[in-house]
Amino acid sequence: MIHFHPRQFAPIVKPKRLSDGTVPMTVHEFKKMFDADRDGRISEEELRRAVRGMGGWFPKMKAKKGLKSADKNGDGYIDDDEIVNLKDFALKHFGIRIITDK
Ligand SMILES: [Ca+2]
Ligand SMILES: [Ca+2]
Repeated sequence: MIHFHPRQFAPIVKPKRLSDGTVPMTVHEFKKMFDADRDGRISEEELRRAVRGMGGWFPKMKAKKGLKSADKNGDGYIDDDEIVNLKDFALKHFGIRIITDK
């Protein structure tokens, strides 16, 4: 079970859980929550911090794997177009259901 740490995330996003325990989030909200330095893209470091913040195990390994699977153009960052590739990752590790239909 994944637990959000309200102190860490509350100012940005108030998670609303669905009946299956997942938290629906748009790509925009997802980015707002994970893009700590606000450069508009998610780095491996930011992903790692997110995994750790969620209380996940092996954050370094998971972040590396997640980034590799999502970073289609290989620049080492996950940008707007690539966040959708984190859909499975977000659901599995964060319990976040990324809503992609705009
Ligand atoms: Ca960033
Ligand atoms: Ca990229």
